[in-house]
Amino acid sequence: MISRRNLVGAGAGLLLAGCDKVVQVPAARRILFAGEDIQRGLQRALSDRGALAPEFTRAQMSPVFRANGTANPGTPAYQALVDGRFADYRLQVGGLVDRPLSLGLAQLGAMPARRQITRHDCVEGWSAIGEWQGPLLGTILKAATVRQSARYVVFRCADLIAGHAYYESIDLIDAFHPQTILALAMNGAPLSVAHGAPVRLRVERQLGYKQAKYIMGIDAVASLAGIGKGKGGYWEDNVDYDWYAGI
Ligand SMILES: Nc1nc2c(c(=O)[nH]1)N[C@H]1C(S)=C(S)[C@@H](COP(=O)(O)O)O[C@H]1N2
Ligand SMILES: [Mo]
Repeated sequence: MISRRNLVGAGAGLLLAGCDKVVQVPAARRILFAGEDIQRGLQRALSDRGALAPEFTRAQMSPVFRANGTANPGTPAYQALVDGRFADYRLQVGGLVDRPLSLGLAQLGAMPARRQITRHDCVEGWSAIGEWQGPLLGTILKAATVRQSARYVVFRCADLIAGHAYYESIDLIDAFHPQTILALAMNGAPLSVAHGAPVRLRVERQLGYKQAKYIMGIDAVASLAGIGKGKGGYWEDNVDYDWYAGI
């Protein structure tokens, strides 16, 4: 079996390789597959998991990228953040980490950023190509130092749907994937409220409902039990969508 240490090591390798995706992928694979006792089937599965989502050119971008799900959390707390132009926003990073973080937008914006033009696929039957920019989630998790006991990363969002807090979760393979970013900008401008201001996830190998908007907190956890109804996300809990929504 591949150990937690190897996965976190792979994330560190991506960071060392910098933001150039051509460099990142082979480096990630070398580290990820360095273990001698990896079964071939598992190796193939992990290889698939590490593959990059297609990226597109500016000319291929959709003229309209619709907003879906919550278009404005509309809570007093969120509205206060909007009114203050997110000056008081803090992304809380905690759970199974050695160094919990509280990051303002200026700090997030000062981190090395990745820009990617990708296709968003919603299960409701629409797709759109847009450009996203922000720090790698891996950079932030590395700064917080995720503990060996962690297996998932949970995103707590500002909105509620029908009284249920929106949340999502991914495993550490996706968390350290070289295209997994916390987007601060879309199509060259700061995220709009409709698209998840001030911070939303882009986890490009998965479907639209995993792309959590309005992220207020990120927790590293060992288990998804006890969070929401325990299935790893709002849609997973309430509409029975798959937790792993790979594309
Ligand atoms: N917090 C939050 N995140 C969310 C949703 C939501 O309702 N609330 N909807 C999801 C769904 S189903 C999709 S398709 C995308 C839509 O992202 P967009 O509004 O930027 O198009 O956000 C996802 N993330
Ligand atoms: Mo969706």
